[in-house]
Amino acid sequence: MAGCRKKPNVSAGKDVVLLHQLDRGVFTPSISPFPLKLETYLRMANIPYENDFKDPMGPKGKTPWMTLNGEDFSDSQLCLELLASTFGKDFNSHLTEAERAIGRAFQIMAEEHLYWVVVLWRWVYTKGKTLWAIQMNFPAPLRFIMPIFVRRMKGQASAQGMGRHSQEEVIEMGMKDLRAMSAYLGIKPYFMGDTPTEMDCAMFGMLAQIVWCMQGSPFEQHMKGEFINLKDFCERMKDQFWPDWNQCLLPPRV
Ligand SMILES: N[C@@H](CCC(=O)N[C@@H](CS)C(=O)NCC(=O)O)C(=O)O
Repeated sequence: MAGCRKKPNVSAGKDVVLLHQLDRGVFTPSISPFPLKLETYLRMANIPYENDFKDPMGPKGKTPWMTLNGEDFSDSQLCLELLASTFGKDFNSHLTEAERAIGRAFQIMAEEHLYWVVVLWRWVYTKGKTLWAIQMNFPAPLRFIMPIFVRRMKGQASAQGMGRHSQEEVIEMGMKDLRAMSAYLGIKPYFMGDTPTEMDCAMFGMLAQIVWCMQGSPFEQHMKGEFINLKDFCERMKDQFWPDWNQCLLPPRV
């Protein structure tokens, strides 16, 4: 959303991205897949950036968003595409049209389908209780208004459609997504082959939530078993683009 400045006094230097996102998590630098995706892309593309954790919600009411050279932009994918063209970074150029189509399909599966499984588990099935373990900086009064957030997320999942299924059906749908992702990744280091592409950032953002931020979920054991290649993929992305991972985490609540 160019031209719609939210906070005129917050900016970074010329050609430096100001990435607005939620505060750091305890197990992942973000407990949201979309900021983790965009920040991983900024690192992959070697684009200079700074973080702003104070104003995470953008003009479209979602996180992340970014400011670049005085203009605000929303949506991780729109930001990523704008950055790719502005800074001349295209990690897909070696792919065929058909390969790009497959990559896009898997990304949409992760961000528009599996995402809702994560939302339902995190906010509805566990009533937001796991959030206190993965993100220690939530203000304490949030505990009292948590039911409002739970209702809101339940409403979003219902509007999207996934929230109308039973818990059992939703978990099974999530398993099927993970099975498809695991089968496609196979023994490749990255989803589209030997080198990471843009869609790996999206896959990492989402899968990292399941690997590190959903203790006790029905997926936990499967990530160490049937879907071990997805976990290995996450470890690979983490090692490659987040050498400072531990320094980007918040200490756990005591
Ligand atoms: N398509 C958007 C999705 C962003 C999104 O859904 N962010 C969630 C956090 S996981 C959010 O801000 N939710 C707040 C809300 O919907 O009220 C993107 O890629 O940036």
